[in-house]
Amino acid sequence: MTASETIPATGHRFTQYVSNQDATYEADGTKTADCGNGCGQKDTRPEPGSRLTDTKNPEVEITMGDHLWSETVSQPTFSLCFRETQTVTVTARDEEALPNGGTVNRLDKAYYYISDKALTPAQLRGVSWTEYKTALRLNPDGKFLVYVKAQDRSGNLSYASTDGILIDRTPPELSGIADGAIFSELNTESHKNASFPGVFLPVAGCLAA
Ligand SMILES: [Ca+2]
Repeated sequence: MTASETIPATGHRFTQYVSNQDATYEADGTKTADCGNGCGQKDTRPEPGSRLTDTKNPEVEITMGDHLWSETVSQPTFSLCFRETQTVTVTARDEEALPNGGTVNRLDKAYYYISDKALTPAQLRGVSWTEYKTALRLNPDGKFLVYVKAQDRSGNLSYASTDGILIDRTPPELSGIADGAIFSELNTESHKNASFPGVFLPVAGCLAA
């Protein structure tokens, strides 16, 4: 038995509270003081106002093959043309710092919306978003813009979009040209008749993606 244990409870003196650096984004943390009488007793109590504030938007990335987008394409064109179904993957993160040096994942959900034309930020807010759970496959033939929204648990939002994507799986009338070939540069009268006699290339074919 040590001397300090004989001090009555009412005799404790807790004045120097030190934060335990355990606040979270959901609740205040705590603070602890040693008894000023040197008895070794500690007192831990809530630390009002220490709850953390998350003001940082999530990070979001959209990938499709070799293409990657991390923000909204402001003036999308539909120059990305493919002759086969494309797979679009969304990655969203919201890693926030904690007082103890660690981090916490505060991502709530990611959503997508597929449009056939560009949308303004105001229009985007009004669309019917679908929760993103697995990679998206773009088919059938058509024009696609994939919009993505990521939200953290404090309601901070980030948006991103692909550029315009054209899926055209209809085989060209010309055979023997591989997917991704640059038709437009070949599509001149001289090429038709000189390099490819008798061959008529599509006027608005896919550019290489
Ligand atoms: Ca955040």
